[in-house]
Amino acid sequence: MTTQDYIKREEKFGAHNYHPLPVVLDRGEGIFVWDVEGKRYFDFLSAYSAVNQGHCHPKIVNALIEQAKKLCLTSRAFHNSSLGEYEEYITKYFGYDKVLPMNTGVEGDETALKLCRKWAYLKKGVPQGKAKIIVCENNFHGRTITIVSISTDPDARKDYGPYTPGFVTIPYNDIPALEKELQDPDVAGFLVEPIQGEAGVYVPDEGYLKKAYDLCKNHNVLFIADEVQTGIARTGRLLACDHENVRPDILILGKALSGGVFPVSAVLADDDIMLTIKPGEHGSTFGGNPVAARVAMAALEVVREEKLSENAVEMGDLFRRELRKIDSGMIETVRGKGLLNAVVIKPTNGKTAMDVCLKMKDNGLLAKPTHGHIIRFAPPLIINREQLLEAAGIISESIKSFD
Ligand code: IF1
Repeated sequence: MTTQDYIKREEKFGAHNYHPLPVVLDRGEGIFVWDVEGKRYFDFLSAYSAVNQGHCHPKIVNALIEQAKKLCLTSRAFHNSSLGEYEEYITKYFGYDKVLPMNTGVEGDETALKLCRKWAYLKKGVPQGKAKIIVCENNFHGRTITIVSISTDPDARKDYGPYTPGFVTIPYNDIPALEKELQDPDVAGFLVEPIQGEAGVYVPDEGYLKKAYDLCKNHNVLFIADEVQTGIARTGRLLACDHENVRPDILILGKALSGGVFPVSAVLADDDIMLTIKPGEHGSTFGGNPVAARVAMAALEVVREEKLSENAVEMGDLFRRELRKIDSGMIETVRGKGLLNAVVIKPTNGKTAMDVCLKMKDNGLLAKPTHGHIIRFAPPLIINREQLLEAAGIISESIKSFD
């Protein structure tokens, strides 16, 4: 079967809710993936930062296989012999009293919102049905009805109403707007991405997170960080909030928490918040399953053992330096933190960010445009200097071919 055969079959039998680059991947190892015709590519998307530890990391895959042979799923109707060990491991790793395990990122966000509302009614004393949660313009937190209700992206939300009430939207990176909304005593939480990934790797001003956190504290409002994309060493620290020494009241993790092997997400908080949810009040069939527990412990061990945060700092600095050297009118800006970076493309001679991505694909590197004119570059965090320089060469050559 050729690449076109695979693509035609997906088009015929699969829903058309995606528009992928025309490449059919068959195998992955480390920072590389291979297509069905045997061609090798640098993976500069890493499944949207889920594969921070690299494709098919042997330690993580082995944890999956060994546990899968023993026990896969019990549901939470019974205890399992891996869950407690994982709960102790992850809470100590991130420094929280408790964890609530889920599967996908959006479930983590939904869990955080439910937890925040519970806390508002049981602890803060907000009148029933009145709790408000502040969110930011251009956020991306997933795809459920409530989460698209708080989206400002027409593609994500149009025709999915009626929308969930109880949210207030303010501009991102805008402290005065936050301060104004916090005057309302019914505000229970502020949900924020430390760097807005889908918005185009939008890095807020230095000090924004710290100021926002302090304001939340002053108003007895929970600071909720969605680190699904920015967490697990992607930006050069274990959490992007660590750059400003902010410890979120509620922390949401997903994606690379499993090294991309399996859907694993988690919500972390201290007892005062977490214990407001009582037995039977929230859950998931697969959340906290033994395979997820083993996979997540292995994935987090790899982050420490292979010093992925440190490497993300070094390789990220080198990457931005290399990209800023490219002499092309097509490059408007290069921005990012650690190995979460983006290039804003100025369309030239009718060529767009998509054309650049197609050219890079031909030249052996995969990345995806967002919002038409931005290309996100996020390789696995295990990339080394020599590989990074080779990849930067491919990016440079591809962009320059349009000048
Ligand atoms: C898709 C985007 C990225 C996320 C943050 C929660 C979730 C995500 C900060 C939900 C998910 C994914 C979803 C994926 C593509 C990808 C994405 F382009 F759509 F926006 F990364 F930038 N919080 N982001 O980034 O996690 O439920 O998907 O596990 O195709 O929708 P999920």
